[in-house]
Amino acid sequence: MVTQNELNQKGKEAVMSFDDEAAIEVAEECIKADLDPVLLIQDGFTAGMNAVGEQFEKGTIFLPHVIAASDAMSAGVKILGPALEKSTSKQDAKETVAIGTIEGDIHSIGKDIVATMLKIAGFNVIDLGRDVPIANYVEAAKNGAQIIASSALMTTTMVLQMKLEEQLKEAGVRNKVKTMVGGAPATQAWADKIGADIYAEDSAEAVVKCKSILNL
Ligand code: B12
Repeated sequence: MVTQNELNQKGKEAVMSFDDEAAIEVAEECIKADLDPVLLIQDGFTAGMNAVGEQFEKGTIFLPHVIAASDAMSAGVKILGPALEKSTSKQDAKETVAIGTIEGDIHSIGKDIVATMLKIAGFNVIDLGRDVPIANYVEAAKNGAQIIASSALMTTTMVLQMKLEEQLKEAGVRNKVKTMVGGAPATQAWADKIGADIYAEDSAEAVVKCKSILNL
C-alpha cells in the first residue's frame, strides 16, 4: 500500500514532468488508498509547482512548461474535489467571501485552492475569477460579501491590493467588510502596511483566520 509520503512524491513528480495523466492517476490513487488530499495538494502538487517556478527563474525551463505544469496540477486538484469535501468537517457558516486574482494578474491556481478550501469549510464563496477589475471587488462588497479576498502573484500587481483598500474606502464600504490578501509576494508586513485585515500564507491559514475574524 502506498504511503502518504510516497504519494506526495509522485504528485510532485507528475507536476514537474508536466504530466496531466500522471497527476490524475495520483489523485485517484489518493482517493482509493484513503490518504489525505490536502497533504497531496500541499506537499505534492504545490511542491512540484514551486520546483517548476525555481527552474523557470533559473531559465532552465520556459513559459510553455510552466503552463503545462499548472495544467497537470489543476487536473489533479479537480479529481480531488469530492475527496476534499469529505476530508474536512463541513460547517454551516453562511458568511460570504468574494475572492479573485487582482487586476493585471492571471495566476489562478493558488486562488482556486483557497476558494475550494473556504467552500469546504462552509463559506459561501463568490469566485470573481482572475484579472479582476477593482470595481468588481467593490461591487461584491456593496452586495453584502463579508470578506473581500484578493490574490496577487507578482510584485507588479500586488500594489493593486493597496488600490483596492483605497477604492473600498472611497465607495464608503471599507468599514462594512474585512479584507484578506495573499499570494506569494504578499506578507503580514504588506497587509499591515496597506491596512488589510487578514494575511494568510496558505489555504489552511486562510480558513482559520476567516473563521476567527468573523467569530465563527
Ligand atoms: C504557474 C505560474 C504561471 C502560470 C499560471 C497558470 C495559472 N492558471 O495560474 C502562467 C504560465 C500562466 C504564468 C504566467 C506568467 N507568470 Co507566472 N508563475 C507561475 C509559478 C511558476 C507558480 C505559481 C503557482 O501557481 N504556484 C502554486 C500555488 C498553489 O501557489 P500560490 O499561487 O503561491 O498560492 C498559495 C499561497 O500563495 C496562498 N494564496 C494564493 N492566493 C491567495 C489569496 C488569498 C486571499 C490568500 C489568503 C492566500 C493566497 O495560498 C495558496 C495555496 O497555498 C510562479 C512561481 C512561484 N514559485 O510562485 C510564477 C511567477 C508568479 N510568474 C511570474 C511571471 C513574471 C509571469 C508572467 C509575467 C510571465 C511572462 N513573461 O509572461 C506571466 C504573467 C501574466 C499575467 N499577467 O499574470 C513571476 C512573477 C515575478 C514577479 N514580478 O513577482 C513568478 C514569481 C516566476 C518568476 N520568478 O519569474 N505563470
